[in-house]
Amino acid sequence: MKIRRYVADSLQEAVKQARLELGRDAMIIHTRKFKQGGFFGLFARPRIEITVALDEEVAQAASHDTLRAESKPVPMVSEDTFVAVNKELPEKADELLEELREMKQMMADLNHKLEEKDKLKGMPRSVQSLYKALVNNQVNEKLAFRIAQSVKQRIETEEGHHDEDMMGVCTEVLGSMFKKPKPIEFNRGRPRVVAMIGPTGVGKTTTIAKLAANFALLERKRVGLVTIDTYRIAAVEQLKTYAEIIGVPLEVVFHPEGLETALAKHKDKDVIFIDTAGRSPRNEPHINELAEFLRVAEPDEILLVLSTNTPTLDLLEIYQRFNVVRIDKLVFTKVDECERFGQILNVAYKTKTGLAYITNGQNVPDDIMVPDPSYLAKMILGEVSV
Ligand SMILES: Nc1nc2c(ncn2[C@@H]2O[C@H](COP(=O)(O)OP(=O)(O)OP(=O)(O)O)[C@@H](O)[C@H]2O)c(=O)[nH]1
Ligand SMILES: [Mg+2]
Repeated sequence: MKIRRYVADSLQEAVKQARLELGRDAMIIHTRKFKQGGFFGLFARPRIEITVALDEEVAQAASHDTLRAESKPVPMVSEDTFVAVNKELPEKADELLEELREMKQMMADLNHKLEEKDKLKGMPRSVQSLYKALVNNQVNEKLAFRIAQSVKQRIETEEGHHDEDMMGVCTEVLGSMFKKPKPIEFNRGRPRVVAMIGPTGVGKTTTIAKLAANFALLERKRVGLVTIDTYRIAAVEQLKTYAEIIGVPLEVVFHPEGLETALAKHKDKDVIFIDTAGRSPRNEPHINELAEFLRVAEPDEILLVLSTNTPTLDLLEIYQRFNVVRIDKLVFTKVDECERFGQILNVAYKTKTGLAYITNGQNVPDDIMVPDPSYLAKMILGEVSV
């Protein structure tokens, strides 16, 4: 692909120059008018610049000579000059720009990789393997490098270090880099209000059922449930069924104004869970409506529930879109459906938000745990199968 710029007094002239050099298959991908010379804007000469691309392969394949203009069709200049065809160009120009952007990004990535490879070379073998294990498990490369560097520093300051200590050192590093996972806490003398928010189908209701059952049945806490998910009849039924089995009361709330009464009904409880409707992160009115509910509820804790089998970039977008009031902690569900867990770390690190729980199956109440740093370290190094 050749790309050239030509400046002339008129479009025709610029096109002529382009044609002389690149032939008839060149395409105009950008035109720009500007003024040249003059004093303080006076007596300046209007000039035109065209950016022209020639795809040699396309040129060979072309059945007849065309010159395609970007936006408006270029008028026929004369019999033997160019026929302007407007149809394909905007798409082609976009494609070209996109290709250029991709190439630029590829170069930057390659450069970055080479730099890191150089830096890795100087590291002990065990640290290099650690880096590789992290990256293989989907930990962001920059973050993996940072972890590797910290591990290296620790190893160097500890005499008589053995490779077998790697997991221990890695756990310590994670412990120092990430917020310690923290389960739900309790208030003294008033209920702890905990809201679960997140995209559709990630496991909010199931997680509430697991927690409610554990607190009520194993820890003898007084638990109350509130649902504002009244969009689907099945959603209310689902929580109602769990509430009945566990033996805890459920309040159904249709409007933000109804929340105060519902919460007041549970004022004798140790913890109140608010279940919310799953929302598409891109549906702004729905997210705003959720925000309105949260503002009225004033929860002590807002937990964002995320499905572990979601790519890092999507998880980060979900986080941003749901961060309308606050996000206090993260819950990662469905780890049983995943093989790699780097995304958990990527999101926790980037958003500086700690984990509360991970869930590893559909069984209520068993499949939930508070992951400690050593368990997390094992997960992201691919040492545990969940
Ligand atoms: N494998 C697996 N499935 C899970 C886990 N947690 C929840 N699920 C399943 O995911 C599905 C959706 O769970 P729900 O709790 O209804 O999800 P939700 O976020 O409340 O969904 P909406 O209210 O529709 O947004 C159900 O089939 C659950 O059994 C988990 O940790 N592992
Ligand atoms: Mg639900």
